[in-house]
Amino acid sequence: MATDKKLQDWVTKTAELCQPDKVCWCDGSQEEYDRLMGEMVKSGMAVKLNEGKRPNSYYFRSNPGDVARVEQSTFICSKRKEDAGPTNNWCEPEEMKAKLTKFYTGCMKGRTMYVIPFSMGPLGSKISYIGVQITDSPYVVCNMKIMTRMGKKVLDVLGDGAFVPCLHSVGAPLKPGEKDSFWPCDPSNKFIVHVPEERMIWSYGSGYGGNALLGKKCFALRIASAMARDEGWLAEHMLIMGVTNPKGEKKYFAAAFPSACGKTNLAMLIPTIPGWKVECVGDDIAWMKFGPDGRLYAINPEYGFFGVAPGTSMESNKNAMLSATKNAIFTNTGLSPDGDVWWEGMGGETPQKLTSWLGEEWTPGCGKVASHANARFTAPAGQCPAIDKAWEDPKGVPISAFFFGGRRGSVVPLVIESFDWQHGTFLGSTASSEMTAAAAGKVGELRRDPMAMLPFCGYHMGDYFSHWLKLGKKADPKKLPRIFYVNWFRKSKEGRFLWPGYGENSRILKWAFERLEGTASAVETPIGRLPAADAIDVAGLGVSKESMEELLRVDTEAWKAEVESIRGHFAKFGDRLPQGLNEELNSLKERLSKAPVRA
Ligand code: TSX
Ligand code: MN
Repeated sequence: MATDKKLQDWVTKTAELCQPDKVCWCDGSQEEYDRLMGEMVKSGMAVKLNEGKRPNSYYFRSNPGDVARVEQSTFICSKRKEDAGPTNNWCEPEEMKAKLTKFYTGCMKGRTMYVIPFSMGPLGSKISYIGVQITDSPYVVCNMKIMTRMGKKVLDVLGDGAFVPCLHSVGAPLKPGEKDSFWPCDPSNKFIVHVPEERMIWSYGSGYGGNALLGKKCFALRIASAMARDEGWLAEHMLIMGVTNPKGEKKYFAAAFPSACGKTNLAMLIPTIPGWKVECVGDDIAWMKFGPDGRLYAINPEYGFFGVAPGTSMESNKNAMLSATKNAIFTNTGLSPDGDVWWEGMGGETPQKLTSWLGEEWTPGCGKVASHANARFTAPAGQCPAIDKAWEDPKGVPISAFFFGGRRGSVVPLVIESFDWQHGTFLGSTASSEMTAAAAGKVGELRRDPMAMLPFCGYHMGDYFSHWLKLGKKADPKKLPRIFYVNWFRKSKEGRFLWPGYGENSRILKWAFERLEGTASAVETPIGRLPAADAIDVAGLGVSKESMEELLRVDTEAWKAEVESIRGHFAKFGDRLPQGLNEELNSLKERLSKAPVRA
């Protein structure tokens, strides 16, 4: 069926290894999607939701041992250990291949092996790349149809060109006549393996999200980051948004945040300030290359949203809620008796009875959650009411500013503008969040997640920082995106959030927009440029002058301690930490030492 011999050979070889009952080349059609969903409903893996409430949508429960990404089982198999760096698990590639070959042998017995050609990015864009995923999970096929452009049209574009081979198995072969599980997987033998130098991915044992939809974290971030380093572009864990001012002038921003900062909410934000508009190009990943005009152009390599459901409501993210009203997949939410989904923090009336993500009866106050904290919706990006007109433009959209950020109750002000590219890279490299309840680690403990890329960089993080600095040196500084750092989460002494966040964050976007235009004022501080006292539009906001002062206060003593914390963070990267970042840290310390001591 496929014309390309390399692809045909790989599929043949993989079928010989995995020994499926059948091989199915996915064409990406609606008929194919409907057929697979129909088969999964029949087998008990899927529940068709109420057609009148949520048309063409399906519900899945995972095995309780397969609910999230598994960082302990994620490997970067570069030839040399030192090239994976201190923040990745490493194994020698041939050793890992030999080990996994044993697991893959016969692993698809009793199942169908699906071949999914997919494009990350608009078909034919110079910024896009093609992958082919082999999987034995029909759930993965259906999710890949929403999350990527996939099927026959991709093979037509591929021709005999290069593709990233992505092998996936849930690792649950069936004996003749054996009844399948509702969520086949191998919870005690999960491997998420990347061979960056060969541009290939091997995933085994998990059917969930980032472990199984290999176009997303595995390809578009881990493998693509290594490609981007080699080829001089950027593959980042960033949302992309278009911001339009009341005069109709538009700029595109990209932003990276660690988990639990509300990145998807920001990507689809509804501004509270009159006349301003935000449109969404993407909510998770940005691929960026320099255009002929010397500016950086971004595409969203994805085709859908794979968002965390709990906490998503008409109040926190109306556009996400509306994106998932039809043609959607829900995994590990609660299921209502009338055939719809429900999750904690959804707003509206709480149902009196549900079936929980564990398949148990759930009632309000029963002491358990109805949805898993990492329950997800999969929804077509094109269904987002705020989707940007240029979201599928093969040229990409020109990026005017980057935003980094994190979740900090103290020390870090609401917004900082960097002095220049190197200083902005420094700010991004220090990105940090205080842990919230759900995540691993002690509550309140500070975690550094540079550029939100720590779990997603396919090579040494020190080299990644160098790549950022090199890119900045090569480019025309006037054409590079300006870099900002934001913190929506600063608290008062009493522990109250000082900033209302959500749609009110448009006021910060406005200040940044007007900084780029040269019309908003800033004051120089030791940590960067901050809004001048009256530079943030607070009309109708209802945040007191004292709160605004606290939000923008630079606590010199706290920042001196922060410098030492950053030094400890940087020490982990050893001699691969670029000199430029050390310079920035030392200059920051120097500026702080000269700052007037507060009365
Ligand atoms: O997503 C969030 N954003 C970005 C929105 C565009 N969240 C949720 C974080 C968890 C995913 C936020 N939470 C934001 C925010 O800007 N800010 C906060 C903190 C906060 C929470 C509740 C209130 C205020 C701030 N409530 C009232 O002020 C009434
Ligand atoms: Mn993400």
